[in-house]
Amino acid sequence: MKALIIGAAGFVGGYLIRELSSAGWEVHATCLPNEHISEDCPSYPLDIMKKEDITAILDEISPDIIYHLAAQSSVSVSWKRPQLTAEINVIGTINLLEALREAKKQDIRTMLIGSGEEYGYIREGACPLSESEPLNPGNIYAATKACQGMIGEIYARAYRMDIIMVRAFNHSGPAQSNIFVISDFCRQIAEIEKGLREPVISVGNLSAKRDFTDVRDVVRAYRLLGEKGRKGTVYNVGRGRAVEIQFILDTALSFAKLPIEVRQDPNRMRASDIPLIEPDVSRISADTGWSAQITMEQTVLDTLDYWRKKLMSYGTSLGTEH
Ligand code: A2R
Repeated sequence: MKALIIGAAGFVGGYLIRELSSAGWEVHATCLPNEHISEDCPSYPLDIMKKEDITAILDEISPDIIYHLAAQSSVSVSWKRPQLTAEINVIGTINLLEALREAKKQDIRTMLIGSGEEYGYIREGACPLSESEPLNPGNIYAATKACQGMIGEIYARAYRMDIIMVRAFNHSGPAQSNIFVISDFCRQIAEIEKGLREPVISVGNLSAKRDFTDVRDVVRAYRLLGEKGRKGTVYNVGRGRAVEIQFILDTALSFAKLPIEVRQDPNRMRASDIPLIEPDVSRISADTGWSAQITMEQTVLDTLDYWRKKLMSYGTSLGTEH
């Protein structure tokens, strides 16, 4: 199987390259001209806003399958730069689908990676959220991903293209930006252990329940969906068992090397936090046999170790990572 991963320099890209390569796939990857892919695989500069460049890469590589990861994936940036977010996430996806359609490459399996955020303000009692649950996005990023998915469904139907839409719920693991909660807690603990901050961890709403999956399980799901998913179908990817953020905090603190005080920070509280978000993952399970295997404890420990090593090599605080 020959795969092309578009947008491979981000958090998920490196893990996906490793997952597909170790399954024996031939992997090619793209990143923005100013980015770098650390994994050992052929890479190509590509801005998805340039459709003719997508066409040229498709001609050069002739992949069997495409994983479209390229995105403006930050919710907070999406509020500040809505046009940019819509351009990359919506027009960028259309560029890819048009490049495929115009070149009559409808049979190349195309995996559009969306987000559990697309469900947005869910109705009470809706969890676990099945793929047929109405989408009600609560932020610009989520709206663009919902739009990406809808356009994918339209192209799949109208042009009989082999497209699969994925709604990935929270995923985490080593090397994730600390704007996400597991990475945030682990980085704070690693900084405390190194004496870079007082022994106080700053937290937001701990009672919200969210569904977390290790990124290494998530990319395995992407591989299996590439192999066995049904075209034109939407799939939730997640553990299917939400936990309170408090549980994540307790787990992270249980690995800390010294006692740490917990302090609630009003700036980290979101006014409209939805109490529970949990996907129904029976579709992916039925079609591929996939389920999450890596425990949350393992994800937290590996993420903490990642920050410990990173601080060791830098020696000082790292500033905010995005
Ligand atoms: O924004 P940057 O500089 O971090 O670059 C991101 C890149 N990207 C683009 N690639 C090609 N053409 C563009 N116009 C363009 N704009 C941004 O896509 C980044 O390197 C990559 C996306 O990686 P992350 O933001 O780290 O996302 P992650 O966590 O790997 O998630 C993969 C996919 C995304 O579509 C998410 O929205 C979805 O899974 O949940």
